[in-house]
Amino acid sequence: MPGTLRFVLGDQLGRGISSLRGLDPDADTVLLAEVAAETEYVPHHPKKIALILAAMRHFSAGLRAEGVRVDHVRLDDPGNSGSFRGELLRAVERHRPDRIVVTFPGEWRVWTDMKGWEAAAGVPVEIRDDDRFFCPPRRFRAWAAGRRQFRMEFFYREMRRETGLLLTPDGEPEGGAWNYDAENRRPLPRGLEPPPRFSEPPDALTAEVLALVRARFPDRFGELEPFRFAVTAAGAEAAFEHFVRHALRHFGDYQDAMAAGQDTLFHAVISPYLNIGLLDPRTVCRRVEAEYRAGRVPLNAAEGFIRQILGWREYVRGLYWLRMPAYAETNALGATRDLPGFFWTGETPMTCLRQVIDQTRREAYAHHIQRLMVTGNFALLAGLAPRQVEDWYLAVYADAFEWVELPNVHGMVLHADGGVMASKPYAASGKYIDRMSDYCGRCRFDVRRTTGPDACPLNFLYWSFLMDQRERLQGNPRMAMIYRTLDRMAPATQDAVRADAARFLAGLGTADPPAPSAQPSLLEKDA
Ligand code: FAD
Ligand code: DLZ
Repeated sequence: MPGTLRFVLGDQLGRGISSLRGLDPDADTVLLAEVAAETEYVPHHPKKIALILAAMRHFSAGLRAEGVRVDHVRLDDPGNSGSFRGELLRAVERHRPDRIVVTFPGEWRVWTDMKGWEAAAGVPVEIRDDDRFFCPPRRFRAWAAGRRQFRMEFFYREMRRETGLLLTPDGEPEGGAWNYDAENRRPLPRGLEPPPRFSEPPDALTAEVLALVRARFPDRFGELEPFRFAVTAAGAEAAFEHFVRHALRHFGDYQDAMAAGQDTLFHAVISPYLNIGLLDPRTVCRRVEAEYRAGRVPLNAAEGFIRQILGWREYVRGLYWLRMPAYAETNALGATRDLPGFFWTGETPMTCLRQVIDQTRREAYAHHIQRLMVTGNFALLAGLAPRQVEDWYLAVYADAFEWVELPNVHGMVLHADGGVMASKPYAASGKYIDRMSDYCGRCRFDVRRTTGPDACPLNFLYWSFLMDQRERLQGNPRMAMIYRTLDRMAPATQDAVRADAARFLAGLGTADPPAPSAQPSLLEKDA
């Protein structure tokens, strides 16, 4: 009896995914396909590939244990066509289904292809909503309609009202304010030790994947091992519980802090799990709210955490589906410089960049402020070409899928969307990094100097960026004060700033191909 072929993509690994609803174990087949095209559209970090393939294999194993018929195509299976479409067509030949069911994908590129699957397969394809999010794209479109400017804060308040998260019985925000952002900016004090990082040892199924990835992607940027990620829903829940128990209470205070040799501080490290379906954003937010209501964590921690997921994560997804594909094409600041080679090697004398790139290479992880204010700020100030920066972020982080990466990089970091995502560029001099981290004390450059051979490059790049972008940014009311400060700068200093920035930028190498992954840790230099 022909049944339904249910195609589950590698970032849809939740048992509740819409494509599996109504599954008939006696008639249906679930298809998962490890395909070369998905491992190669950017040079993904080996840990990211291993996480996704291992999670796919564990997901298949879980379904089989339930008695579901699973057709799992492995990356090295003979005959693997290497693409979603190719594997779907081969599976249609094998199973002769009377219909195909899939869940809406996470990336425009896949969506464009998916629209042609029905015609190619000659079988009806039902594309179901991806309802793992609080705000469906059509709901975001309704929110955005008629607004001249989109701001996360207003969207977030509506989401709070709709979900009831952190509201009083009268529908007011807990504590009287919607947002405790100002209480999320403390640098790490001496003596406060972050908890050890959660780690799940690889089992036999994961070890097989690690061997495959090691053999197949030997030259990618990034270290495959130690591999610490959880690869099942149960493992991801354990990782989240570890965060709730050991880190959440400090999450609010030190959300923006950075410290040398501290990769995760009080962050949750759950974005890969949320993004591939091992964790559910609703469960996670409710759990954190319950910790606050039980008096175990302060409001700035619970609100700060929930804002990231209910606010930022939903907001960037809404923008992505509202504005694609044109969104990716804009370049509002006219940035064209090639990505410097050190993004792939970490070999730069700037300690902040070296720390973050090294950590990224080891763990496929950096927390938000590292991505925004270190690598991101540098990319903005140096005028790096948006597409090259985006491809780097999409490749190197285990949580990177275009729906979430692109608005963060193109909009929040590079301001390439001209202000759709955020009202002003997050440009900053070295002072910001000095305030929020201990990186500058370990750097060969002097963060107190603006010009000269020892000056922190972020200082002269910052002022030179403001000079170069004056026509585009000066009219922005949120930039008025900084332009007044620039105008008070002595002409000779302005000239020196320009000269130092030009010299520095001319000395940046261009992007080399991804470097071999087996390099000694660059952090040894910073110890
Ligand atoms: P925590 O700091 O513990 O925060 C909890 C959760 O909030 C995260 O797991 C994440 O799901 C969500 N979150 C926080 N900030 C954002 C945000 N700005 N956008 C969306 N979700 C957010 N996040 C990704 O999931 N994938 C990406 O590819 C990605 N690329 C980014 C690129 C840049 C330049 C910047 C500035 C941010 C990017 N982010 C991305 C957002 C954020 O940096 C990561 O979600 C976060 O660092 C993940 O670590 P965590 O789980 O420890 O997060
Ligand atoms: C990122 C990724 C990788 C590396 N490999 C696979 C794969 O082999 N099979 C698969 O189904 N998905 C993979 N993915 C995730 C997809 O790229 C993701 O599902 C699409 O980008 C849609 O968001």
